[in-house]
Amino acid sequence: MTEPELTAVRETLRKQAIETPSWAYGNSGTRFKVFAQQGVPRTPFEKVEDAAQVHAYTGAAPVVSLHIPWDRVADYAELAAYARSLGVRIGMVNANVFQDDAYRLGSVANPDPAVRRRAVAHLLECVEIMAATGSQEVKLWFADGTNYPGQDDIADRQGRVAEALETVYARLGTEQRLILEYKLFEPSFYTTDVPDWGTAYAHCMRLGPKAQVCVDTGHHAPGTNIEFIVALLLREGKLGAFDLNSRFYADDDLMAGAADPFQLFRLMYEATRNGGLDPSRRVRFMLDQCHNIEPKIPAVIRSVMNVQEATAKALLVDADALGAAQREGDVLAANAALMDAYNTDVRPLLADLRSEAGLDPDPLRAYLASGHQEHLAGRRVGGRQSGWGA
Ligand code: PSV
Ligand code: MN
Repeated sequence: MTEPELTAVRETLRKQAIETPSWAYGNSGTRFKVFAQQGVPRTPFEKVEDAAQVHAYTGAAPVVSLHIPWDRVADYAELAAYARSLGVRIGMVNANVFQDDAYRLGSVANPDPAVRRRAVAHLLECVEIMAATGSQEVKLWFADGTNYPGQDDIADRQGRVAEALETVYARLGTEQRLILEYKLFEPSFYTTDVPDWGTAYAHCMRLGPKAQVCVDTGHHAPGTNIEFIVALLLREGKLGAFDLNSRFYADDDLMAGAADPFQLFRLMYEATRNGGLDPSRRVRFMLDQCHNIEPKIPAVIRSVMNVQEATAKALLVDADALGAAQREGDVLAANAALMDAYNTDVRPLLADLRSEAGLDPDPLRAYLASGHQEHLAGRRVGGRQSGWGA
């Protein structure tokens, strides 16, 4: 790699912005058990404080995503100002139409028009929150679907989803976007109304340029080639965001890059190769994770570092060598160009960039040594800890 190329790689890494999810800082678990941790935030303001800590140590996580109603506050402008005062900003507003009793048979695809109206009203509330916080994206994921053959009409449900999306889309400002997230399975088991990228893409195409797709890495059938989906959506200008996380079995929501760092590298390679890191494309790289058994702020720091490492390796792919090998049909040389980059130890490069920025070269070690975790445990006593519900 030439010196100017290396300078460009460093510049891209310096500017990388990873969004962290407010809910990663709250208590979470499985349907079997939620293990409460000490020092967990009680309010959205405290979640923003934790996100700011991650950014203070990594320098790469300046954005925090909200989940409504978990992060409902009386004054969103105040929350956004608080975030700014701590050096971070509010990112995507994630809508939640999956926890009310009314949604037993779905939200926007529910057969009952009154329930659909209620769901759409919530989505519009999220659009307002987006405006109040300065966010530019409302992210929609629907738990809608059916559990049994014949339970509801599959095609009719698509029509209801389309109608709700059109109503939300019509409310978007010029710079605002609707990001539609798909998921193959869970909580519905027979049909899911937005199960895959194709369905999400079809809806977004019909809506227009302000609608794009979110790829959550945990939302596919085992063995799905997610990097292909990323390449295709970027090529079509329809990739809006990533929900990054790692999985062994299903939608595990474990730390990005934990189970399969090579997959994270391949995803980041397709992202970089296809312009996904170009700020003008506005692709958001969000972590969608829950830390059930590990301490939360350190886990998010580790995840951010994992994404940075995968990105650095992806940027180090020798594009000339790879292109030449591809044109010559030299399969082994092409594969080697990718593997050489993947096998590069990029930790010294990232440590160097952090030092240059006045940060500790090892953010995780520095955070753990800071005593902040113990400080939080002593300070955040009483109140109701945040979790999947608040
Ligand atoms: C659904 O499984 C999902 O990935 C959506 O993004 C939700 O908003 C999020 O999880 C909650 O963690
Ligand atoms: Mn997600």
